[in-house]
Amino acid sequence: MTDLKATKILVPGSINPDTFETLKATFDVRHLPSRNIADLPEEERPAILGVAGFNNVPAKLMDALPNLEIVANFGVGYDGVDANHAASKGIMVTNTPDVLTEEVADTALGLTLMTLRDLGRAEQYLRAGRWESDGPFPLTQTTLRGRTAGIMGLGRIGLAIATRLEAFGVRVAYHNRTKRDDVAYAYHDTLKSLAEAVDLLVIAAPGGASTDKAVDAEVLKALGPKGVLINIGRGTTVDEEALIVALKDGTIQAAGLDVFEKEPKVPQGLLDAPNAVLLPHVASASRHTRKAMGDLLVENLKLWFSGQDVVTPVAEVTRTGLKRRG
Ligand code: NAP
Ligand code: 8YV
Repeated sequence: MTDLKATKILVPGSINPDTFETLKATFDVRHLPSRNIADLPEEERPAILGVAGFNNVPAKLMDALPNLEIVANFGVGYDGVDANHAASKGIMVTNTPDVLTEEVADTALGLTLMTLRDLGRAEQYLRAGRWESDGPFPLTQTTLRGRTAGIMGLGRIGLAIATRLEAFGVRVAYHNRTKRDDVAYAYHDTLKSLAEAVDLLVIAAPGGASTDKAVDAEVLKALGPKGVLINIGRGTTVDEEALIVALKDGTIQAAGLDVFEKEPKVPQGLLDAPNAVLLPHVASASRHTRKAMGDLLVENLKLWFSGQDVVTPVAEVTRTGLKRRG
């Protein structure tokens, strides 16, 4: 039986504070605040057996750790973890699906309503005393009423968004690479066809090469002048330059974004857009849900180092039939 307290886990960059405390109480943690593997002295590297981090574990970091066995990602999205490289080296990769699904879907609906009903600006109006001085807040030009939503990425989170939208009386269609046989929503085999058919396009797909800048000028044109874009997936899925132009020239009506291409940097063109609602990647960011994510991350590490099957391996390592430790 492995002595977990003697098992060295590298934490590159920052991680949720509750999770960091649990990790430190369970393992021998080496924090690397800079995230730069060059800052970890050569002589310390062979002792590192696991990495716990938030979506930033490139091949270079794995290659610098000769005895690395497992990368436990804090988050369901792991586009920043080179999982194929890990699988090729026999390194396990885990993520944190399911435990955040409902929270992220809740936030997606909140962001949708903020965007369509201008709720952020309405609150600022009240706080500035303008209700009393200037009268009622102006009527919004947009509404959820009568809309048809299209979801790109009808997976765990996309489906939780779809069921919420249905409860709000909104029709739902979707685009995945593969049609699902367990839902009755209208399927579109291309994103452009989905965008043409709806006036509320919600992105809940993963980042990475297959979705890179998928929401481009052509898709935005297909969404049209009454169209609204909501992105809760990854910033890289949207061509931000094209979006800035589309918001400015009326190609689409509005956008609500929780994620950006180069976080935490947000392009000035989006900050300047009055018809964009911008959130700082907060979809899963309640203490409740972040704790559940952290607990799952720690559980995966504990199971791995006890020689048992991890709970949530990512698809790339599952496919390789990576052997469990022990
Ligand atoms: P999931 O269950 O794996 O669902 C992903 C869905 O996207 C699947 O239905 C998949 O279907 C579809 N998809 C994948 N690649 C696609 C492509 N190239 N084109 C069209 N559809 C594609 O994952 P999840 O748990 O719902 O999470 C989804 C993503 O949400 C995460 O990967 C993460 O990036 C993001 N997320 C963001 C936040 C936030 O804080 N904003 C929080 C959690 C998650 P096919 O394989 O059939 O294409
Ligand atoms: C992040 C997310 O994990 O799960 C994901 O894919 O994007 C979020 O839940 C979170 O932002 C980590 O800090």
